[in-house]
Amino acid sequence: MKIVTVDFTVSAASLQQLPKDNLPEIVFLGRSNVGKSSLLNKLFNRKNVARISSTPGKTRELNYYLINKQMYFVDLPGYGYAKVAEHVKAGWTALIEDYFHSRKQIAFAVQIVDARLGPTDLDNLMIGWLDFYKIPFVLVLTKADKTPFSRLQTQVNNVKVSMSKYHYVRGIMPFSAMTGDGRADLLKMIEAHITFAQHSSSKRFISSAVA
Ligand SMILES: Nc1nc2c(ncn2[C@@H]2O[C@H](COP(=O)(O)OP(=O)(O)O)[C@@H](O)[C@H]2O)c(=O)[nH]1
Ligand SMILES: [Mg+2]
Repeated sequence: MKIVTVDFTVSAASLQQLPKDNLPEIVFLGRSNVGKSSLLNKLFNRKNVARISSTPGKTRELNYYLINKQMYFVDLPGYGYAKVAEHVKAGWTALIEDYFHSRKQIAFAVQIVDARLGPTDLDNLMIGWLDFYKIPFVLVLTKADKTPFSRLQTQVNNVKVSMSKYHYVRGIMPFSAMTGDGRADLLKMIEAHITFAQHSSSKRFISSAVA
């Protein structure tokens, strides 16, 4: 997939503010400071479309980027920042769970973790939600450039084992916003799920309506 146009569409603090045009959505999520904005900017091939924040944990909105006039990349607020007040965390949790539960256009999710650490407890909680809500996802190990190759290989293998219990995991891939490693593979995987989603989103809707 080639990204030709990127249009920032909306920064939504509630589900009522989300676009009404029914285009497929690719969701990006990860701990605050994991490198989510850097990854998005690398995919966009732009320096500063997704803001690289110096105040982690501040963004509490869902940021929508219209890609090639065909789909949205949705930048979810980063989670796990210790200094955020409990009521803000609870509000975030409710918003995201509501979004996963109700938003039938979600075609695919990109779960970002630090290559050096692998998934943390909070990451595993999010991954559990993705699986529960039947959202296919890829686990991206970012900042791969900071990790020696042999350690990266070991990490990928370990993560493969720990992810094997999930039904909706579609891949595990190293990425670096610094070198661009993994960019082409990630875009390829996103593209594959966009085509698939156009057939399956209605099925997701029907099965939940029947249940
Ligand atoms: N070396 C390296 N640093 C990165 C990478 N991705 C992000 N960073 C750095 O990690 C910090 C947090 O990145 P940012 O994209 O703002 O994280 P976010 O809070 O998840 O959006 C910044 O200082 C980035 O320059 C990467 O792939 N490699
Ligand atoms: Mg950010």
